[in-house]
Amino acid sequence: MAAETHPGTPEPNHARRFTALWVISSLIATPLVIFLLGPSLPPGNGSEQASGHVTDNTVLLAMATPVLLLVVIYLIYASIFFRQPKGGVLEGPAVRGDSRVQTAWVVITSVLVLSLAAYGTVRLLADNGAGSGSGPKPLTVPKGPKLPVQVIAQQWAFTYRYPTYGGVETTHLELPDNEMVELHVTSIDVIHSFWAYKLGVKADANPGVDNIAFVKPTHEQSFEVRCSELCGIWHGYMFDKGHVVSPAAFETWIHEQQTKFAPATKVLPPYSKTYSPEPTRRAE
Ligand SMILES: [Cu+2]
Repeated sequence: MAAETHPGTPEPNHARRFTALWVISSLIATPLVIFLLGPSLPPGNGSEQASGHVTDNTVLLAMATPVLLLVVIYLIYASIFFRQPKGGVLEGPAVRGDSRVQTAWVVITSVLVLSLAAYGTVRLLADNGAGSGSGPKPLTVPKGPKLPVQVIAQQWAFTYRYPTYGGVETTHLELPDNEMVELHVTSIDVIHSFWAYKLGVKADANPGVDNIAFVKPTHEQSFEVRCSELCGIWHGYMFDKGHVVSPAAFETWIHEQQTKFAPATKVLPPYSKTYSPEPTRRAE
């Protein structure tokens, strides 16, 4: 590198100085990212899946921190120490190929990318799809009892069907706290997407497809449900508030719904993984 040299001043060892700067700032910044920033990362701790996303986001950010610092510190370092002398228009030395730099570059970037790919795969499998739709046949299914809840999207509202409670279809979503829920997301018209951000769930709602996502809420709360796939003129209006309540409160609520919607349940088609599009089945 063409550095500004002063006669009699020996050129400092830039590589060593830069590496020291980078290592020290990485050692300071990475724990700050993990312990200070990590807990406040989205989407919070509304469910086991949401907490899993926070862990994943923290890991990604922690791995990206030294990379970001490498680029930023080098930029600052170079603009301070590798400046052209005033008035001079000099070319830097022609550096062509340095096997150590090239090897380090290939090895480090490969290790980073491949370890992230491995981490992502393991986490997706361990977390049963991590709150995302895994299609009709999820690769992994959580052990233990699960409450099946069908999410039916249509222009421009979601309704929810509880097959283990007589197939009642409700206009709002309530879930019992601390129970594994098996969401069956489908649509009866165009493509929508069921997004319960605080619960860490986002699953495409496609007509004719039974898209399964698992979620286990970890505390009582209210959460927003949104459609996250542009689905027509009232797409932006396709939101609602859902609730996670105690198992006892859920039982009370669902029995109320069964009574309230009994006349509607009678005329609904029987519970099915998917439904034919409108006008065969279109709820009001
Ligand atoms: Cu939409």
